[in-house]
Amino acid sequence: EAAARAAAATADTGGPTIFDKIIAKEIPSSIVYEDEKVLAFRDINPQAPVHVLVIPKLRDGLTGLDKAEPRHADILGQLLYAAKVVAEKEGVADGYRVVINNGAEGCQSVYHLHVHVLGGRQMKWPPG
Ligand code: DGP
Repeated sequence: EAAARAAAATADTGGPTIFDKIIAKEIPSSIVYEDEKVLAFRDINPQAPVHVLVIPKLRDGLTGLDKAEPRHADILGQLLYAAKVVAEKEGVADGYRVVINNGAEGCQSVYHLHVHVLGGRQMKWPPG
């Protein structure tokens, strides 16, 4: 699994990702929250009882957080706010973790900005 993950964590090409198909509903996902700007769906490989990904419907250059520009401030705020709403909806508002993996060394594998919301178990620090 670690090897597969390392292989997947390739460079940021700026090309389409699997999340485009999820947004277009061409491949199914378990959606837990959706509004005009944001989609939240369950991670296919959950690392906690609750593991939801929150993504912008329009990538607008945000392959990763490192590409953020001042014009992205609104969507960045909307993603974090949606993460809070997801945690409440999922019943973990008392304790959860919000993560953004960035770049190969940050273990990013899908180059469409996404916020992980993890909860439902005791988290540890530091993360691996
Ligand atoms: P990251 O490693 O931070 O880039 O996280 C990408 C996450 O995306 C990873 O935890 C697994 C998840 N993922 C990848 N492909 C799919 C998919 O087709 N469906 C869903 N629901 N999640 C996916």
